[in-house]
Amino acid sequence: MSKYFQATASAPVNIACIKYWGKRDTKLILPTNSSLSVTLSQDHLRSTTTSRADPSFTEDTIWLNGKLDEIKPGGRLSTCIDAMRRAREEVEDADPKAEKFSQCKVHICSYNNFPTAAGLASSASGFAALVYSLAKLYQLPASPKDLSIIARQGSGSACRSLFGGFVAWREGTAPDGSDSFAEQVAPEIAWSDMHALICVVSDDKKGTSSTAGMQRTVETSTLFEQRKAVVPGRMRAITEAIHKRDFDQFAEITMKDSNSFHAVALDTDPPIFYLNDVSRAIIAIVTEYNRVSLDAGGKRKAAYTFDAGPNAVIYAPKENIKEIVEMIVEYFPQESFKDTFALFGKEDVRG
Ligand code: 2P0
Repeated sequence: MSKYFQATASAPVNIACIKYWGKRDTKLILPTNSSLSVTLSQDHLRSTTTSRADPSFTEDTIWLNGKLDEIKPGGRLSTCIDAMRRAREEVEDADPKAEKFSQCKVHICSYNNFPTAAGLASSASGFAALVYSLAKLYQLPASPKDLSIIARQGSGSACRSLFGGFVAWREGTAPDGSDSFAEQVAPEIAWSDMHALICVVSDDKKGTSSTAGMQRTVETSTLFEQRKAVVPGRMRAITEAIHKRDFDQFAEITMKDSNSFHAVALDTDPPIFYLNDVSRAIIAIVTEYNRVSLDAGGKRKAAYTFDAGPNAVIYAPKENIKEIVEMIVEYFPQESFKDTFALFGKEDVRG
């Protein structure tokens, strides 16, 4: 048997508070605005990827959840694999003692422990785990920031899953994308009281893919220019809220930005609907929950956000999670939900 090289890496899903929606360069995947997300830290929503290089392999091959997938020449998978292979070539060229295996074909197996493409950011964790596993396979000296630039070219949101905690993806201005990378704004422990509750309303595959939907928005929505103008201020304000651990401010901005993203989706021609009746009822419940607190002179106690699908993510301080779960269980028959998880923070706080 020939000598082979193998490495495994895992990356979690991230959920954006300031949404990425629109590209200024579709090939390099450069966004029209910066975005900011929270990387989920428990084990429920992760991609785990094993990469192996072996002289006996005859072509690069990938299996996603046990099914053979195509690596199209010039496509996103081959862009990431080629970039990582080139980085290994540089290591081999610079160090005569380095093992020479950059020219071996690779076999890659990737597994998600959650439904793929149901608006639960599977491409984010998937490409982050792919790039990270290849970096380990090729023993590259690359930093997470360097890897984020490569993962971004697989799927934009993937660049944020290379970091834990609170993560910003800087839109950048360079035409080659060299300054469009992710960086950590604060580690999870800086705000360990923050929790995220995922309400899986549906695990069906979504109707309009993010990739197609966002470019239709760029091309047809007049509201989109207004969104681009407000996002930089929101990025600054939410970063300040995270550093100050100001949940009220964090919640206000997160909910506004989710609503703004779904508004530009609706303003797209033809319109894109990601929310369903259950999603809208969750918005009403969280709004009412916050109103009662605000009317009593208190602060917001929870924040909803929705990605390109009907599933809700509710951010809240740990002390409120049990109450929120009880409220949701009271208002909805259990069959409205496939599952609920509390995923950010060290403990399972479902109660
Ligand atoms: C986000 N989403 O910031 C936003 C919010 C969906 C709604 O990033 O074309 O799958 O692969 O770069 O990364 C989904 O977009 O799109 C996304 P591509 P991606 O999380």
